[in-house]
Amino acid sequence: MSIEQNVFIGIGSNLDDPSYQVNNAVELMDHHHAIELTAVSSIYQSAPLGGMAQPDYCNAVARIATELSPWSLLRVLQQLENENGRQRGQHWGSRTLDLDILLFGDLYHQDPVLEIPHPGVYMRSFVLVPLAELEPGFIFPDGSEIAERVARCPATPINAVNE
Ligand code: PH2
Ligand code: MG
Ligand code: MG
Repeated sequence: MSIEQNVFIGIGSNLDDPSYQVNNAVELMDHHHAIELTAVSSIYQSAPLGGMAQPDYCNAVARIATELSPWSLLRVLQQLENENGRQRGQHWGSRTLDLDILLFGDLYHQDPVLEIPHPGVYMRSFVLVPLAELEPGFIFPDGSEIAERVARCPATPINAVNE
């Protein structure tokens, strides 16, 4: 099976020491036998998007290489979420750990459980800003440039967390 080198994972947490959760998730992915971690952004803190009253989030983006199919990767990530105290509660609500497949090379795919690119990847500053840190010249599968998308994002304050 071929290795897909440009898989980007969005990491988010707003419960139980969010910056610890993000760092821990990076370590867990790094140690997984089927995942090679190739880059990870700083951690960024931002207000919750979506209007629900909940604590601020810590977010980061990781780049990985993997032989897993997108569906196998999704299962691995969901297992890591569950092992780290994720309760599947309210859609868009607080979570200890959220691991989203943002991009899987140039793949376009949509089924009831998996949509790639992730529908939020083009619009959300908490995804675009860390992705731009890793890949300042990134071109999305639709041909758009990340710098332009960051510039067009609503000006939500998003701050790098100093460790
Ligand atoms: N995730 C959500 C809902 N809102 N807001 C921020 N800032 N960061 C997130 O990761 C986030 C959110 C549901 O996944
Ligand atoms: Mg999410
Ligand atoms: Mg998710």
